[in-house]
Amino acid sequence: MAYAIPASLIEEANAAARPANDEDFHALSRTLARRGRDAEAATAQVARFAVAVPTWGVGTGGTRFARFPGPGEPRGIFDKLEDCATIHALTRATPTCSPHFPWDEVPDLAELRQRAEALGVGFDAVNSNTFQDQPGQARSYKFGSLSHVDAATRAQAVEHNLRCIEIGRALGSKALTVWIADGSNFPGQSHLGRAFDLYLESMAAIYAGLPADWRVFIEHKVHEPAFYSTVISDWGTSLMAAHALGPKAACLVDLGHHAPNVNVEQVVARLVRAGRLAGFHFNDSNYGDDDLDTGSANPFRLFRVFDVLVDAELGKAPGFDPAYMLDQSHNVTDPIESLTCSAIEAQRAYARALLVDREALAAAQEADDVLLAHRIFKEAYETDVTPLLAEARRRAGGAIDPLAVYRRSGYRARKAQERPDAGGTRSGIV
Ligand code: PSV
Ligand code: MN
Repeated sequence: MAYAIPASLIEEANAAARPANDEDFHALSRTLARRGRDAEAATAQVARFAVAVPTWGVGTGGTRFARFPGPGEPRGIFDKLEDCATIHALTRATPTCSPHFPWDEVPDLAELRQRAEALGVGFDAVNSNTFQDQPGQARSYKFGSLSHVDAATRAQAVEHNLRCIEIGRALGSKALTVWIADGSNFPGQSHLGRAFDLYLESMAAIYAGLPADWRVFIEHKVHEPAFYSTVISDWGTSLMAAHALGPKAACLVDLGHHAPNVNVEQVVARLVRAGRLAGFHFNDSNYGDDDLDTGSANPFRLFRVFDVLVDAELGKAPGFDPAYMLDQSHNVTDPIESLTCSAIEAQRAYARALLVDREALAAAQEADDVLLAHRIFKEAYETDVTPLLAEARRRAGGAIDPLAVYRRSGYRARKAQERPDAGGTRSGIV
């Protein structure tokens, strides 16, 4: 029987941690009441917040130079599901995982679904992979996939995406996320306009294969691995594609996929206005990729993104039904610990955004009172919502201090015994 953190361990730890957290929660409730904010309402909203865990995230990622895997890493999708379930048991914020194919390919999809159900994990968007060649694959993606100049290579990439839809149907997913590594590294290498036309043609074939209640998420990325041009480089290109494809297509924003200094919250605001925000991949980025843990380097930026998301949620923006996922690569930490903390950081930014006094903010904006508007905004960000997050977790059956419980459980050491290293590569982005 594979080890799982027993509920009794969480309960015992919570019993010890509860008196202090109760005190802090009540103090916070009083502070918020003075500001006309309702801690109970915010706690209930935080408890409903959910963010998916990517199956590849529970393995150690790599830089372009090396990979330093830790003990007890998942050996395949079934192990990954166990780790995803562990993060959810501790945080109660990650009820679904987002699989990647062919990384998570198994011969029996019914078994995969059953194992996930038994672990209490659902499936979020299915991710296709045409950015790597697979053993035995007829055509190479070295020079592109959906926008490749060769029709047979494009057809192969389309087929793979259609297969991902089939897999997703078997798993109970409702969306396909398409991120392509297509682009060019040398000026002149590629016809920039034609590459986009070919992409649209391929995507139209994928779109035609979507079930009626499915959506397709278009994920843009300005850089890497095509460092001169990427075909789906930015939100403008992504929105053009969504419009060309139809109402089931929407634009997915990954925080790390922008040029440095891009105002990501404004990108989100524009896509909300267009009714085409598919969702968000949370991480943090310093120089320009998604390799840092959510909220670790720039929590204020994360808050600014959540402010726009909450504004859309509270304002019931038409078509607003975002899929949230953590998408980060772990090189020097235990991936379960990083993902646990990141789920909480996403909740923290969400809770703070819920505390923005939007009426007062709107009044200050209308009055051109710049500094008051900024202070109202900042006041919510500066609020320490830690006890509120812990209380939301406790009420949902999670841990007041998830990291402490995880470490006390010895989960990783147990997995190191259960999952002996068989050599070869393991999960994680390499
Ligand atoms: C690409 O950088 C990305 O953000 C996409 O979501 C991929 O599917 C994922 O990372 C894994 O490579
Ligand atoms: Mn992503």
